[in-house]
Amino acid sequence: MTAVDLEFDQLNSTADALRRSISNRMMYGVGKDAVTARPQDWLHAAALAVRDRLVARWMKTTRQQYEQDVKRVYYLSMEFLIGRTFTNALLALGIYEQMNEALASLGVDMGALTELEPDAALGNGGLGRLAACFLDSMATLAIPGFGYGIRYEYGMFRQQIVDGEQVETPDYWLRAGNPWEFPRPEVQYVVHFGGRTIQRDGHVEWIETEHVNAMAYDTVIPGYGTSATNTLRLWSARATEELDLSAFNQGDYRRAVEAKEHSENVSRLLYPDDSTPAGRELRLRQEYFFVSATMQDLIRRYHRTHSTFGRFAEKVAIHLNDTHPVLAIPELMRLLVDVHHVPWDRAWQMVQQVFSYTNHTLMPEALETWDVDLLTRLLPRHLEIIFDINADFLKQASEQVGHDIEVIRRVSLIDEYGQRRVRMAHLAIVASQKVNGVSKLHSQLMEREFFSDFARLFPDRFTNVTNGITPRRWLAQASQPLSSLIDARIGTHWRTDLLELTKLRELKDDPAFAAEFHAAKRRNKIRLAQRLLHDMGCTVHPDALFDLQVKRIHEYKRQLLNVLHVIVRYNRIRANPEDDWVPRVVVFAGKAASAYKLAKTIIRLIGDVGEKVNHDPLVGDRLKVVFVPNYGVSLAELMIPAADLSEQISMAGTEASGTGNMKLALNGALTIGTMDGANIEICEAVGRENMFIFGLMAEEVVELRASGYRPRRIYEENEALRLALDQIRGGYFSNGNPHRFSDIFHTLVDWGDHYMVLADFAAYAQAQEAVDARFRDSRAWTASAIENVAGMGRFSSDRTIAEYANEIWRVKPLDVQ
Ligand code: B1H
Repeated sequence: MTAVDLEFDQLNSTADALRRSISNRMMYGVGKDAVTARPQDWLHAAALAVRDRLVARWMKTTRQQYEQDVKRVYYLSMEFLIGRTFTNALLALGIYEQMNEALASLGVDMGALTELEPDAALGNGGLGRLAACFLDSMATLAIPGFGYGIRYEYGMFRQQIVDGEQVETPDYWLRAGNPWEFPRPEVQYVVHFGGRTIQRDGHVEWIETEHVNAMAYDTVIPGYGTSATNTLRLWSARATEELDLSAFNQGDYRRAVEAKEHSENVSRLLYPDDSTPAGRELRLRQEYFFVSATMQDLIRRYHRTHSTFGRFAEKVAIHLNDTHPVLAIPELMRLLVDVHHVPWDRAWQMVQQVFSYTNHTLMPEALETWDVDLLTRLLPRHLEIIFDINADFLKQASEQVGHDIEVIRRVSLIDEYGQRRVRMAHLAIVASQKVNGVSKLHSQLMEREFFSDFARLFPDRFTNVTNGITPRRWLAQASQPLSSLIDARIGTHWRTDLLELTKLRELKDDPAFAAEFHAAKRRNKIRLAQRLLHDMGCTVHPDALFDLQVKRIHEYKRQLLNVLHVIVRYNRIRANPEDDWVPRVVVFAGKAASAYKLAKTIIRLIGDVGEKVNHDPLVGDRLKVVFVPNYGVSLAELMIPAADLSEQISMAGTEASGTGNMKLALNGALTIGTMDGANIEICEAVGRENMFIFGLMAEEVVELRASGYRPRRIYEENEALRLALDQIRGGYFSNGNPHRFSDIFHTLVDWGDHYMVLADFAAYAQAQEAVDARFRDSRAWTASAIENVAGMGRFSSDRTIAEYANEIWRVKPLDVQ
């Protein structure tokens, strides 16, 4: 920043200047005065005052990007799980205290205001939140990055629990307006669907299509401790003709409006199907809609400073967040070849230089494929392009491997078994210069097992970039008590250099520090306890062990393993109430995909077990079981800092990375977990003695399955486990209703227990014993908790983004003057 900019910034940062801005924005932005303003209006006015301060930086960053003719990264994702923006922006700008003071001087309580802001919940879970952490880190590192996605009108559904069951209600997050976004009606592109292709003058034309406009909405992404910012550009569908005039003129007003509604449906809602197949036509439309607009937009931006495509690959990197945006590949080919008349081979060479792809799951059912017939109908030109890419690729592959028809069949972009389908992951791999997994184990499984044919064909293409999380939101913002303690001991620099946390290691046996650490955690636990009491009428003791499993409900994540252990513990407490029990609060939170029946039954089971346990006078504070509804980013910020124990208990080989595991360990929770995903690397970083590792390793899972896994044998031989399963089946937790949970029983005992819950049960129960023993020794527990925080430096998303920037995108930070 120049001296003048700096001074301007500082003048604007005083409480006084903020108070004036808020009053101004109340009057001219919201159109009210202090007398008539509701809390919502204050939030809006304050947000606009903050936004004004961001915009100055934003303009400057954009200008410098043009001046320095930088290479830009386009991060394409169907999901951006941002959460709230207000506090995050205040911290990034360094005006949190000043804003607090300004609002107080206007008679407004900032704490209450922040709670009014709705989450921008444009994502399902880890994949979407990862994209949000990446935006934060790209801006903070001044990497010229653009997030591109869809401006869903309805984000992730709100979850309510009614009579024990999950009920979904729409999340109309834009109800009160969105002060953070800038509509860009001048930035619109036409997106086509349907029609057919013809040859004319040696080029292919795509004709007789229906179309919809994509209109841009921009949000500023502030960097922390830098004036650099980035842009999140989300597309919203607009009918190309406001109304179907012919229908309107014929007096059919309803039909005229319907056509408009229909085309605008494409950006209406987020599919709530985390790692489960959606497979619907509207989803395919969404995927194409946003990548088409994005490819048109980035070509236009490139052409502003370059007249030919000669330097395209030097100036553009396009990243595919999983396969959901893979249609960007044939779309860019189409635009280059059909519209800009670049020769096919040259275009393909450029495509292979600009794309990179991250795989986030290896679960076979979650790997996207699209029916060839559907593509024929919706995107006929893209299907032709995919067939042409495939023909070239298979020719090259058979030259390399000889005519091994089995290999060719396996790697083909088209799955020919049964209904022909396009394998989106194969297309992504063939077109990308780099393909990465999200943890060491996951990348290894990708290379050696799932995509080993491709790894042989393209040995330099596969790599690993372990996920990370932004320490700004997940420690500085979420846990004020812990972060100010850390500030007092090692300074504030850890926010942008998380490896600084290693300095805490020396303090782990410092009694004063340990006591303060314990007190900080306790404050976070009280904050959560108060919320549980207020929202759910549920009383928990803050000195109990807070044991959290917070994530999407999925069989592979094995919430059932946790519940089974809770039931076994409950039975033991009832049998020996006088024993010296470590009091525990077992907290669950997470949404189930709306069509995932068993996941919904698991929620019901957790609730029913809670009902029984929490009302049993023999149990009291020894055990509480709580299901907290509507888990999302803001709830995570409240819950994660309050955790003592972090449950990361997926079957080894199924959780690609996990990022909740990182957030919890960074907040001083000890992990009980399997050797899966990033747990393995967390274990390396914080020390195995500071975790509770149990269960089968990924290879052992494979071996056990191959040698014939018999869950019923385990059921028969483990008495405590059998009792728990029989109680579930017999209606012990469901008022004698034996049907409610029979699917759960059979899934585990009779239908193969695909995720090996029973196989890992004994080891899990034993690890839980070790948890209790450590917790009894409060000093030892706190020392381990401190070791966890100290070891988590490498899991900053700043490290992750630096790796992507250097090894995959090959972009340099902007020179921020
Ligand atoms: C992850 C998904 C996902 N992997 C399909 N795959 C979706 C798949 O709506 N859909 O169709 C949505 C999401 N999400 C998660 O990504 C992994 O399970 C986590 O282990 C990982 O930490 C996270 C980020 O890499």
